[in-house]
Amino acid sequence: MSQDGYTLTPETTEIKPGEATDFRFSVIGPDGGPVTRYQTKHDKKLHFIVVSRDLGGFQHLHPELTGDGVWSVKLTLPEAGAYRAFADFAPEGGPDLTLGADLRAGGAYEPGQPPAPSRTSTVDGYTVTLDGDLIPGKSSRITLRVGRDGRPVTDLQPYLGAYGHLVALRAGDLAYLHVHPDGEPGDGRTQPGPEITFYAEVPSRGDYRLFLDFQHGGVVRTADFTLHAGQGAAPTPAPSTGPSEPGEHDH
Ligand SMILES: [Cu+2]
Repeated sequence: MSQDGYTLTPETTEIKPGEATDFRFSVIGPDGGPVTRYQTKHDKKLHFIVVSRDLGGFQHLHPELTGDGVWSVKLTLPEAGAYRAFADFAPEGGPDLTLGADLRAGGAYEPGQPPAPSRTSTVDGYTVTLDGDLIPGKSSRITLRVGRDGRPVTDLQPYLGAYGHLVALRAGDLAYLHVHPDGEPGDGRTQPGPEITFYAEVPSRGDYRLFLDFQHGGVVRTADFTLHAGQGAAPTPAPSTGPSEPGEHDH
């Protein structure tokens, strides 16, 4: 929740399950006051990710900055349980940061296990398949292929400056990984599907959950995957070109 003098500060961490809540938070900076100026990254000043602790549920939201450095977002935690929220942002003149906070939705619940390894995800009639392996300590090329009714989707729409947006979290401690899209709309080489390519670097062996946001027909949908990183995974060939935005992170 704190890094480099910046602290994520929610107004509350107790949320009633199943009800839309005006969730508010600020980022307290090194000077002790709330940060009011942010850099725009991937079309937004702040990206807000909420997952259930068992990594089943996933939400990617874009809060609004109100006065006095307070962020506001309509948030629904669907059922009782433990959740983790991540704010991914860069203060003006400051570092790229991802700060987390634990949220609780009160009531009885059964703690779940992260979903079993899977390279195929279906959502609203779309099927997304994942190619590539996560190699600990190395930049790993991951390709996602989007299809619908058995046909490749070739008219994906840009979302947050890319044809897809990938978030990766380590099962166990929910470490948040930085993922770089390979190419962007309008660069003359990146096609609007069916394939979307990313570079991900995972720090260790273990299971990772990957969440892909993609936009088609004006609707953003999320496909989810579970990958095991480590022994048994084939090495990834070195890419001919590097990530499109070296040094900058995706979320
Ligand atoms: Cu975002």
